Amino acid sequence: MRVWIFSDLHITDPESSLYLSFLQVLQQISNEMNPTLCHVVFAGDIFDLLVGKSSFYSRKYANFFNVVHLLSQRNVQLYYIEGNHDFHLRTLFDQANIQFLDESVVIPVSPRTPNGDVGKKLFIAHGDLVDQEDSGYLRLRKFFRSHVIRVAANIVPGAFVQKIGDLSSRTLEQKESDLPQNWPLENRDALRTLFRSYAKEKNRQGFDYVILGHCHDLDEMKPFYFNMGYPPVHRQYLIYDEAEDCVKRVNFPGI
Ligand SMILES: [Mn+2]
Repeated sequence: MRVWIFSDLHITDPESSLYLSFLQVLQQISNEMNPTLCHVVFAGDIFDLLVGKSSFYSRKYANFFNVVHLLSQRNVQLYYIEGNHDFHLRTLFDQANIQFLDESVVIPVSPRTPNGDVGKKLFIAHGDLVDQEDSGYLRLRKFFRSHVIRVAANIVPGAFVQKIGDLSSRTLEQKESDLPQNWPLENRDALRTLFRSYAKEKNRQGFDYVILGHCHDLDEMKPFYFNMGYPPVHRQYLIYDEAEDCVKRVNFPGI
């Protein structure tokens, strides 16, 4: 059994090499021998903007919806943890059997060890609820996730929402300079400490592996904590492999 985890791709352009590469990985998963042993977790911010049901998105990212549909038909277990850039998605995926989650998912695994099979648990979250002190963000999140916004998002044309999103979007160079790896060290360390403490706490609660994203800090505490980093720059995703009982970083194939 294997679990593929993707987050924070922040796709904006269906022609981008990262998007094409991502589709290629999903396509490969659909060719796996035992699809029912495959779990695919979209752990938030896959797209830089994807909110509500809209034919604009269905057309723009048609290849993604098609491959997700294919995975679903092959009985791959699919999960979508909504992020802060992609939410109110249920109606957008009405063709596929996919489990939507508001915050996190727990996946039980049973790796074979010298002493026999042991039950372990993967905890996967987008990570935007790690900082519970950020009351401004938490209020905004609650508002965006509300029924009112859900109804509005399904009425307002996607192209219009996209226009508003475009006004506030920045270039990849700007986004790269905003990454924690380019922050003053003490700020980056404060962020890292926050995420690591959260991961340690989850580990104490009995989760053997903790996988987070959102903060774009390419960090890990082996063997149990992994942060996705920022795939537009770091170009990686994660796989938990039951046979090896470990989480691995894998490079997106170059296109
Ligand atoms: Mn995020």
